[in-house]
Formats: sequence, C-alpha cells, structure tokens
Amino acid sequence: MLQLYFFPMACSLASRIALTEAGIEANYHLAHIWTKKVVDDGSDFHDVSPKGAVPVLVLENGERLTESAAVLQYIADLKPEAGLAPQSGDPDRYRLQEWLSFIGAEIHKAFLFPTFWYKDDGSLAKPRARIAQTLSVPAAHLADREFLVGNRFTVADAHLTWALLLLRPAGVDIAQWQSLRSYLERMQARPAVKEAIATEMALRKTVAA
Ligand SMILES: N[C@@H](CCC(=O)N[C@@H](CS)C(=O)NCC(=O)O)C(=O)O
Repeated sequence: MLQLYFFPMACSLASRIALTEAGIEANYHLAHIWTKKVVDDGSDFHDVSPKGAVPVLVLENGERLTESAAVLQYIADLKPEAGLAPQSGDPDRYRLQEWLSFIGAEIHKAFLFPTFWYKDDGSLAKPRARIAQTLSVPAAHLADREFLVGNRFTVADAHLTWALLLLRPAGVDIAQWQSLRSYLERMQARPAVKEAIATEMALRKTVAA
C-alpha cells in the first residue's frame, strides 16, 4: 500500500485530498516538520527523505517520491478514471503543470514558506507586497471558471485549495478576491476535501507548533 508522510495542514494536505478524491487507500505517517521526527516511532524523518520536507510518497515498489507537483501527478495517474489530471499528451496536462509550478513556487515558496518559517522582522515586507499581485492571477482566471484546468476538479485544485487555506493564518484575507473566496467555498464543500481537512485539523491540535 502507498504511504504518505505528511504534517497536518502542511502542503501534504493536497496529496491527502488527491488520494481521498481518487478513493486510493494509503497509510499515513505524521512527520513533524520542525522536530524532523516521525511521530509513529520517533525515527529521524531525514532517513525517509534527506529533504526533511513533506509530502513524501512511498510507492508500492518502495521508492520514495517527493515534491508536491510530482506526487500529485503520480496519484492522479494511478486512477485515470478519477480525472484528477488530463492524460499525458493532452495540451491541458501542461496547463496543470503550469498551475502546479505557480502554486508551488509563487504562492508556497515565495510567500507561505517564509511567512511561517521566518520571523516577521521586516524581511517579509517584499513577499507581503507581492502576494496580492500573485493572487490576482488565479483570481482573474477563476472569475468565470469553476476549476483551474478544464471543467473538472484536478490535483491543481487540491494544491490551490491548500494554499488558499493557509493564506488566512499567514495574514492574507482572500475575501478581497470574490472569485477566490467562492472557489474556496466550492472546494471545501466537496466531500473528499472536507474529509481530508477535518482529519488534518483534528491532528493539527495534537502536534505542537
Ligand atoms: N518543493 C516542495 C516543498 C515542500 C515543503 O516545503 N514542505 C514543507 C511543509 S508545507 C516542509 O515540510 N518543510 C520542512 C522544511 O523545509 O524543513 C514541494 O512542493 O513539495
């Protein structure tokens, strides 16, 4: 069975959403991203992945896959009938990759990551100034669309849903973009998304920040 190393409400939430949407069973291991301990057995998370970051997906053959963009596409390709990614060769597959890169680099690493990991001693002023411009891109795209790619939920939506959820604790009120606000409401109304978030919110209370 697949195994997912995750931390509650971290970017690995998108992988849990994808697995839940696809109805793929997996074993979940909580890896503490600050202490770098695997909570199950206290082992060193660096032994699972030298990156020390979630998500890590352990495949059926024991190989370990990291990086949300790769993990999410892998999950989608395990269950093509779930439609979580356009098929390889479909031009929309590149649109999916375009969004996964944008969310991972421009929203996650350029803004959410420094906001949660570094003290706000003034050094975050530039990322904070830029995030509104960054978010105006998906806001405009979603003004007349239900989903990021095509006309169905894909792993890009799982990734953006996670990022939008984290913006509030990072001090950004997405209500200023009506399209993002209603998109997030729509995504959160999906049973699989609801289930994944509820599971991780409950676990989040059990781990010290
Ligand atoms: N590029 C990676 C970033 C993964 C990442 O930064 N994960 C965070 C949680 S959201 C983490 O585990 N950070 C721990 C660390 O960087 O030490 C991806 O997209 O999966």
